Order: sequence, then structure tokens, then C-alpha cells
Amino acid sequence: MKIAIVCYPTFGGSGVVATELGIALANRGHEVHFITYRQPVRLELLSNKIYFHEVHVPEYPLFHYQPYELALSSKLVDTIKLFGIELLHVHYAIPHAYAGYMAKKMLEEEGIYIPMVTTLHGTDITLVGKHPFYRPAVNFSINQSDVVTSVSQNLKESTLELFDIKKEIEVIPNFIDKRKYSMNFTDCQRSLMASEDEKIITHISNFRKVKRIPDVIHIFNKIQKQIPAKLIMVGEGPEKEGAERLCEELGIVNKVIFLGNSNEIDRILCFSDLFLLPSETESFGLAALEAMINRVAIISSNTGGIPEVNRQGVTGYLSDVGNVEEMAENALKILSDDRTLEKFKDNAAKAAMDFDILKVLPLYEAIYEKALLAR
Ligand code: GMT
Repeated sequence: MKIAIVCYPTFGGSGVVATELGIALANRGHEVHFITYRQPVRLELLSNKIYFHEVHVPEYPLFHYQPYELALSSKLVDTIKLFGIELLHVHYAIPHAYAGYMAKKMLEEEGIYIPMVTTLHGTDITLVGKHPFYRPAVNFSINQSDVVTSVSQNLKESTLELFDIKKEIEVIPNFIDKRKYSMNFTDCQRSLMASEDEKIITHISNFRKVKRIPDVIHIFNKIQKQIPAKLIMVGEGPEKEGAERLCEELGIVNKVIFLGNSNEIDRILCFSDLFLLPSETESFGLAALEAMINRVAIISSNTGGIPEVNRQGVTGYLSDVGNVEEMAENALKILSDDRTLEKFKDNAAKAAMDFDILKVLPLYEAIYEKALLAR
């Protein structure tokens, strides 16, 4: 199949999922064309089955806002025609489903029919998309998609609650490719980050408000009062500066390491003991799944789709959003005893295999077939 994938090329989960999916599809022999404004962060190796087409938006001083959707839909039309692409898969409804729909209509004028699959990722529904300024356009473009998927059952339910959706929404969970995470790699350099007796706690995100970064710091602060520990904060975003200040106020700067964005999170997760994800909302929590496959136990909030990934008392613990006290207590329950910690770590790695790419990829291939048949 020749498939065009539209996504955000940044460190956000939706871009990561779209990129990993495209790479996996190419490994299965499909021809995959990424169409976005920058080379996706995890698309390091181009192969003869993977293409990247950059969307350029010319700057014009008349415009207060440069029209990205227009440039994207024009690029889609040109690329689909040039390469004979058979199917369009857009990740994140805003504005990708909208631009995809416009491309589809323009192509129809020329007698070309291209089915569009839209994958909903979370913030395109629960945070941004439901805003009254966007809702009609998001609602319309979801309904105009040939197939709609969501990354969790919870996101499906939220979408049906928040929008007037006529289309069936198929749940295809996010996935993990164990083969990409060399869990036993020999150069796992724990000693660079902490001493032998310290436990390593990690948080990875885009440091947006929804991640409740101050909760991460407060949970860690409580933990480190009881046991020797280090916190590794990976990522960049608007809440980072405040987090650094909070660490200063709490007097724990020497115990918290801010690393910025990383393309090699397995090198950090391989020596992590516990992952903190106290988000306000999370449609899935891909970062937690990436931690789990690397044998890291999870302390999270019990919001959105997280309970579909992190299992209470098995892979970690879940608490109400903002219940920092309980999250710290549960973290200590896991960390204070090495045998308990090992059990949680093993469980996490085992549970992550439920999301193995080998199980999930055929689900996407099946919906592509379905979309093509709907022609
Ligand atoms: O979490 C973010 O801020 C990034 C966002 C995105 O759209 O890239 O992540 C969403 O999609 C991920 C991949 O499907 C999910 O794992 C995240 O849970 C989801 N984030 C939220 O729902 C807040």
C-alpha cells in the first residue's frame, strides 16, 4: 500500500506514534510518505520505503496568521498525485483532518478518490478541539473521515460525549516495539546519574500544564525525605522554568536533574526505577508505556486512558488527580523494598507486551483495507 501520514513532527506522543507506525509499516513493505512541516523527531533513518515531504508555508506580511492548513492541503494534493498514494492517515484532528478533507475534495474534482483515516490522540479532543472556536470544524472533519480511530476506550467515550459524532470510532491502542528498546544494553550508565544506594525516579513530558509538573516535584520531594533518591526530568516546555524554581525553593536542586528533550529515552529509562505521571488528563500515556517496556514501575493519576495502561497494584499505583500525598506513599511502598520493586518492574515490562506493535500493526492494516474497500 502507498500511505501518506500527516502528523506533528515534534516530541508529542501523537507525532511519536505516527512516526513509529510509519516506520513499522515500511518494514512490512508498505510505501510510507510523511507529510509535515519538519522531519519527525524519531524519523532518523530514511529508507527506500520512507519518504518525507516538507510543507513550506511562505511568510507573507499581510497575514497575521500564516495559513498552514492551505499549504498542507495543497502539498497533500500534489504528493498524492505524484506518488499515486492510495490512502491518507492523519494523526491529530486539528488541523490535519480538516486539511485532509480539503485535499480529498480537491482530488475528487480530478476523479481521484483517496480514503482518509483519522486517529484521535487526546488533546485534539479533550483540551483544544472542544473549544467552541474549533468545535464545529473538528466535529465536521471527524465525521467526514472514512475511518476514525482513537488511542483508548476512554478517548472514544470522551469524543462521543463532547462531539456529535456519526462515525463509528474504532479503538486501536498505542503500541510499543520491544525490539527498539534494548533493555539489556550493556552501556546502561546508572552511575552517571546516581550513587548505588539512590533510587532513580523519572518524568518525561512536554512540560505543559496538563502534566502537573509541580505535582511531580512535590511527590519526589516527599520520597527523597524518606529514602535516598534522584529525579530525572526529561523534556522541554512552558512549565520547566517554574519547576526549576520550585526545586530551588524546596532545597532539592542537587537531587533533580533536568535533561531537556531526548531522542534516547531508553538510555535514561534503562536505569530508572519509577516513572511519575500525575497528569490532569491523558488519553493514553505513551510515556508510561515506554517506561514500562524498560522495566520501570508507574505512579500515575487515575485519569483518562491511563488505567488502560497502568494497572493498580500490578504495574504501579493510580491515585486521584492532585493527590500528591497518596502518590508519594505508593511510590515509597514500591521503592522501600527491593523485592517489591523488582516485582513491579517485572510486571510493568510484562504488561507492556500487551501493546506490542506486532499485535497492533495488523489492526491498522485491517482498517486501511476497510477504508480502501469503502471506495
Ligand atoms: O500529552 C501531550 O501533551 C502530547 C499529546 C499529543 O497529542 O502528542 O499526547 C496525546 O497523545 C499521545 C499519543 O497518543 C497520548 O499518549 C497522550 O496521552 C495524549 N495526551 C493527552 O491526552 C494529554
